[in-house]
Amino acid sequence: MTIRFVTGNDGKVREAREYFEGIDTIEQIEYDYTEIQSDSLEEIARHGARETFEAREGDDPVIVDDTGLFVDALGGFPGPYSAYVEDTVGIERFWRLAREEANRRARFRTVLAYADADGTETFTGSVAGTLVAPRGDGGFGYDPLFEYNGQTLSEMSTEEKNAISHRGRAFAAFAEWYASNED
Ligand code: ITT
Repeated sequence: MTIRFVTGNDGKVREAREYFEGIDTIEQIEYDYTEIQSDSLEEIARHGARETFEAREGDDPVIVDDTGLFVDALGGFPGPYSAYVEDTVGIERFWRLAREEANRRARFRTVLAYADADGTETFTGSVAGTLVAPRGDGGFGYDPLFEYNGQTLSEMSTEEKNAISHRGRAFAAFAEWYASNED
């Protein structure tokens, strides 16, 4: 199957290609779907996937991935605003804010929305970790700040990150649902 991944984020596509290697083809497409104002990742992703599937030619299913970093001590901030915070202040300044907190627990959460001619489904994945001073060269976004089991996500290979990450877990939930729906 070819799955159209609606995203401008090459890091997400790299992880999807690694995860679905030999199983499905991941085609990256860009489509400027309406980003509805909502603090629910589910609603944003579901709406984006449906709108893109309806608007674009073709029957290949589409997926949208909406991800946020939720910091316990900051009441879940930046959460659904994670992209805005990365683009405006950047992860170094974000770290300077987070390091003031005694409790550095945080969680990544991904909602993956899948849309095809039969409907729309969402799958979630999350991972809990600790915020640390930036380390590592791999990954993207907030990865250098997020430590899991002694390693930041930036210090892991794509395969290692997929095995434990929010996105990898959402992919796993999706793959399981898909396999049980195939016929
Ligand atoms: P698209 O909407 O085009 O897919 P985006 O980068 O804007 O790309 P999100 O809104 O889902 O996507 O991303 C929210 C923010 O979280 C953004 O700053 C990303 O860089 C960051 N992010 C997403 N997934 C991440 C991951 O696995 N590791 C670290 N940061 C991540």
